[in-house]
Amino acid sequence: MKKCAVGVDLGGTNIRAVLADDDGKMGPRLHEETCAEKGPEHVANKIADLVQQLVAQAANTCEIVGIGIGSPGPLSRKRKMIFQTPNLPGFENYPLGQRVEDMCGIPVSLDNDGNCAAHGEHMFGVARGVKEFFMLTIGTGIGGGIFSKDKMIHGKSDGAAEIGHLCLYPGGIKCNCGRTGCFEQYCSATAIERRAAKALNKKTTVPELFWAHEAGNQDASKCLEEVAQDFSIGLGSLINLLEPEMIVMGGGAFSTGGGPLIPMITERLVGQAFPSSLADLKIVSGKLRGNSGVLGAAALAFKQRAKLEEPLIASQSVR
Ligand code: BMX
Ligand code: ZN
Repeated sequence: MKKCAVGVDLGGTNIRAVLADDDGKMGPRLHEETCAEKGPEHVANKIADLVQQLVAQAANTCEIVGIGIGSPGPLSRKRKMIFQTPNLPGFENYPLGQRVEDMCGIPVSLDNDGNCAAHGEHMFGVARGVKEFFMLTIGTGIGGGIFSKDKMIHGKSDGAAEIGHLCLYPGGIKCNCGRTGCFEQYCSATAIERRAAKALNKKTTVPELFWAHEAGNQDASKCLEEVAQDFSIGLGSLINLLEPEMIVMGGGAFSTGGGPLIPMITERLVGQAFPSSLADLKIVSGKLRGNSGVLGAAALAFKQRAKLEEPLIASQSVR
């Protein structure tokens, strides 16, 4: 029987879940409002419910190898526990992965949502075969995932790649993390919309800002230039640190490809990183669009299953 995994993307607003095979081919997809204000147990129940609906739909067509969950916030993969996440109240040291595992009776792998998105693009998307890259998800916040030597960098306790919290402006805008001047306060979709509303004197979505710029609105262009300048400061620091072959831009703000932003950022990077590091650097939008997180989470579940089977396969081949 075909093998499938359930990939879940937990966001501040929505929970998305898909059934996918190990080639990244997606079956049924479901989503629900997170209603984070109702607390962690409510959210865990909702995830379990979505998983169970997908499992029921898959009955007799595929074997479920596991569940992968991508969640915001610093977390422990081993303990399947979220340490903290300001967008989801009450998630302090909450064992989300274990709770869902107990309710569904299926093994759960938990990782940061930005890491899952990068994993998805590496397995099935634009970063396939790329050994040195990082990804940014531009949404409510800025999520990140970093690959070096073809492996994801997790840091000593899974807290690496919190790219949204690089400091762009010490003493600048207050961030939900408690510090000031963080990258995501200037360049997340939320921040771009806030800047656009100020520039255009009306509520403006990120695609609307792109369209206004393309239609020749000078206020929109000035606003985008300032956003691109801030992106170039953040990305320039990361390029100087990591010297990647590729930077993948994803998340809500890039769901339609990122419009004029990538060329504007590329132009401004010239002053921010060494020419030798910028030579041949590809800055691209993600190929999986809104699905990088769920597909990366499903791929994690497959990876975990393969790890569990390793000793079994080894002992069988000895015999
Ligand atoms: C925040 C941080 C990251 C997360 C990123 C994107 C918290 C709560 N979250 O920077 O862990 O990856 O947001 O999250 O500390 P999203 O909500 O934009 O998807
Ligand atoms: Zn911050």
